[in-house]
Amino acid sequence: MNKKGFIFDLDGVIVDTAKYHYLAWKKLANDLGFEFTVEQNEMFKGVSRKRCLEILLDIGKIEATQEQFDTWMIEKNVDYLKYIENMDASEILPDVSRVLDYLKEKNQPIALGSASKNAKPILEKVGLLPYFDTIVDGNNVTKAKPNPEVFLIAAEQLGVNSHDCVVFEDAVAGIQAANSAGMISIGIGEKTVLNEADNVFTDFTQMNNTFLNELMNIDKA
Ligand code: B16
Ligand code: MG
Repeated sequence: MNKKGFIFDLDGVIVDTAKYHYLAWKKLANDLGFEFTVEQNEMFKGVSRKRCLEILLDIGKIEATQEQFDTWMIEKNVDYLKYIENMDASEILPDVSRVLDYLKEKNQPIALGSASKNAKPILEKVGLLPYFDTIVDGNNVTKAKPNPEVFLIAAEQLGVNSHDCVVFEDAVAGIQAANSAGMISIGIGEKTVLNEADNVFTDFTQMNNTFLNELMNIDKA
């Protein structure tokens, strides 16, 4: 069996932290005197913290000084950390553990490729950290998705050619990043939204071992 590099996004793929990001951004918006809806939160998926705040301030039509901007970034994160403080294994999305177990059983290299600067503590809290051979997150990249940097670094750290990597992603920007890295892109979510992906599954319960075996043998190059 071939060795592939399997790269997982975090938020929306392994755990649903989007709901906590939403609550923290909503609190900041409300403190600043405007509303922030669940629908608007969709734009924040896979997007860096800094870019999220820029979009939020656009929504609220607020002009910030650099000092205010930095303060609000910190405030949002302090609030978000309170939500993730109590996370445990019950928050792992359905069948993620089964897929990770199967890939480990087949000795496949596994990486995390996330925009979040809080990725490591979250993986620790839900007990999945030992599965990952390397973690590439918001602390290691300079260019946000759809730039492929995060996935290219992950491939390099796994010691696997980028054409031999498979990416699991829930965000359009993440699928675009995987595609421009020359990797196999697997969307987790809705087909209509993630139509640029090579394959799309609503969640990991829909992905059987036969498909995982196929991924291990596909040549994208
Ligand atoms: P943090 P992913 C992303 O995670 C989230 O989808 C996005 O909403 C968030 O703004 C970003 O991480 C940064 O997160 O504030 O914790 O550094 O989907 O790339 O795993
Ligand atoms: Mg995501």
